[in-house]
Amino acid sequence: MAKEFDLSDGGANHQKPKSDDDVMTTAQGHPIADDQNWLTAGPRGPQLLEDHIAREKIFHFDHERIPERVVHARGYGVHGHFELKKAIPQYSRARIFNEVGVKVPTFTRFSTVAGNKGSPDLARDVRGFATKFYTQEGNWDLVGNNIPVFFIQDAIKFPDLIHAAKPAPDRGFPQAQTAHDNFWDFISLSPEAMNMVMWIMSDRTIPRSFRFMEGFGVHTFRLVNEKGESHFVKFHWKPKLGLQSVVWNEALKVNGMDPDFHRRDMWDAIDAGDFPQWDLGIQVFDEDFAEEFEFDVLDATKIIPEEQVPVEIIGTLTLDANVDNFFAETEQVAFCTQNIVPGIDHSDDPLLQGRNFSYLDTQLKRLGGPNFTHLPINAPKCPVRHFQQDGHMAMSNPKGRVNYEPNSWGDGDGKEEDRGPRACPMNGFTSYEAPVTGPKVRVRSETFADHYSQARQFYISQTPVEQTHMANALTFELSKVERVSIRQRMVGHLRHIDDGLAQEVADGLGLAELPAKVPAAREPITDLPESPALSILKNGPDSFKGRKLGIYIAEGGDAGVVKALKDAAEAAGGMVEIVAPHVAGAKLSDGKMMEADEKIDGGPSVAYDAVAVVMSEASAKRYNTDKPSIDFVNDAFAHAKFVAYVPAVQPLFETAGVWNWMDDGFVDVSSGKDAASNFIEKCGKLRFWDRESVKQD
Ligand code: HDE
Repeated sequence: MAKEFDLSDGGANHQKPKSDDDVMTTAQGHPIADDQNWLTAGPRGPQLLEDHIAREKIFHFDHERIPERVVHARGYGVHGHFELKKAIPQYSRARIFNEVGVKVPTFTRFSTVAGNKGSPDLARDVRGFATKFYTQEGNWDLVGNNIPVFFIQDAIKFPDLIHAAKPAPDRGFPQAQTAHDNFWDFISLSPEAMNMVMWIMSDRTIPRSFRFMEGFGVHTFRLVNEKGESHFVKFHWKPKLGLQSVVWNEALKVNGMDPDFHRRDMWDAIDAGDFPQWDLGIQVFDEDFAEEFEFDVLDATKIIPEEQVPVEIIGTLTLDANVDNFFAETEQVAFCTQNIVPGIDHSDDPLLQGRNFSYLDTQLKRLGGPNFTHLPINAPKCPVRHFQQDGHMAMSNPKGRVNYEPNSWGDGDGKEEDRGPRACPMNGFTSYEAPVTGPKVRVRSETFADHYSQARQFYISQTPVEQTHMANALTFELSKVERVSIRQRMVGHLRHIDDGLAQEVADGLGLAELPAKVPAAREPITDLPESPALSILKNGPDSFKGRKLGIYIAEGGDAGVVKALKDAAEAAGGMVEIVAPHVAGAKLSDGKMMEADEKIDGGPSVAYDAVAVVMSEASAKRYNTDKPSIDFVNDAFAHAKFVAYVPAVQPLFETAGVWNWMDDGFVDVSSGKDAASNFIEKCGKLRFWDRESVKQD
């Protein structure tokens, strides 16, 4: 007979409880003596089905997964609070818009749209920006994106859009990307998408971090005041840290280096107490403006330029706590656009109306029943009273005898507490009494027919660097499309937007001639003015706050220079990571060992907003054939980053092919403190864009 021995912890006794509170139990509360060995008939005999401990453990494991969201599957949630700075009783009676200084708890989930739960963070994609406000009048969900327009005008097209964007059904790829035939086929046959196409081909879809993105409610909503008067509103989130994106080649490399780049960034920032903040802005306008405006305010493929209706800042969102449990919070949170509070109302935007149906429906499937509002992350933080009852997993069940209305309990007879809640016409939610007329029709309003004017406005509002990135993105994506007719059709659309852009993409694709314009439903307005608010680079932060400097050190590096760089970056509100050939770190010129945060191949320059290389000449010679070291320098150059260096690094910079190409984006910091401060100040521009026009060897 085989000898019996304890396999559970290598004999180190880690598995023994320290007190009674430590004792492991089954889900039914039975204390467990051993959950590492299945009950068997003899030490080498068959396993017994009677083992309730093993069977419960495996049963629960088998059911751990819930369906991932059909879109926005990959997301990252964080807690925070919203604080109103300016009351707006003239527009809305919502308490959240009237109680200045009150901290309303929030939960925000950022997401990509197309990829599955395990897809990389830096896919070229729209980012979801959904916030649940736990107000005293119930939950308000502002389920927005980081782009203020959408692909389609009517919710009925959503399944087609998403089918086309997701992996092709026969082969199951490509994952988390739009660079394929189905997507561009659908888009090129849906001219209403053209404004959105300009946005997604811009660097907005490759944000550096969730912390550096704007957010938008997208649709026109209504605000309704105490008197029942309504104004239209568009919601904006403005990041306090400013906007920032990466470049495409960098995004590709980041995805390989760290598929969790964005969620890690958020976790690290919050963990370090560096809480990201966004201002909530509103664009408020009335029916008269809606009548005069060049486009239909119910058309979600259009913006209202900020220069036309300024964004008024009314409050601030602060994200200050990471989740305790990813599944319970980030996975189980259920946003519904229909969750609005008295004082906020919907408009007739056909995309919004369709969403109001879809979100509730999808939660039923995903969370398994109608009681998902009982889950702590979804439960309102104000009193909840109604006669809804039972259902799967009912957890907050009312007491008492009455579960219907009208009822007369408590009106003189019967128990008062049995009476239950009553609807309240005074304070309860009332829909804005918008007049509705017209025949039942299945048509798209003619007021939605202009597909190109704002696409052009977006394009001409960008800096030349951003315009080049857009042309490159379109060329890249369409180069992945196998069918030439789709490439041609897309260029045919671009001709309505900007002939120069169309030509650049046609050249990039090697099209023999410029395709004819696709017939337009309505001729575009060609003289819409530029809107500087649409450019990322025109709205840069001019500061290194919240950004990360990567300092690559090796043996003999000047300790004073490393310290000066660290001090300067931290003084500017930035973070610093030390990268070295070994994770243990390197001995610097002062003879002391400096610990590293990353080994060089785990800390490539794409992980940082700016980099520095500080090592002795001997080290630079030692690592000048080391591929990760060469890539560190070469990529920083190629991605237009600011680079601090000491002259001793020449041997490495030479093999990296940058020594003879050093421009004003390179700063010699060997003289110490002042040079380091000067470097960090330069880094406020985030990238040295002039370099992009220079061709390297
Ligand atoms: Fe969504 N969308 N969507 N969407 N959406 C979902 O709901 C849908 C649209 C957005 O972090 C789903 O709970 C339809 C616009 C975000 O949990 C689903 C239409 C905008 C999130 C759904 C749209 C969004 C979702 C999938 C066309 C920006 C993630 C899982 C009318 C304003 C929320 C879920 C989270 C999620 C439907 C279009 C934003 C299926 C039918 C426009 C941020 O209900």
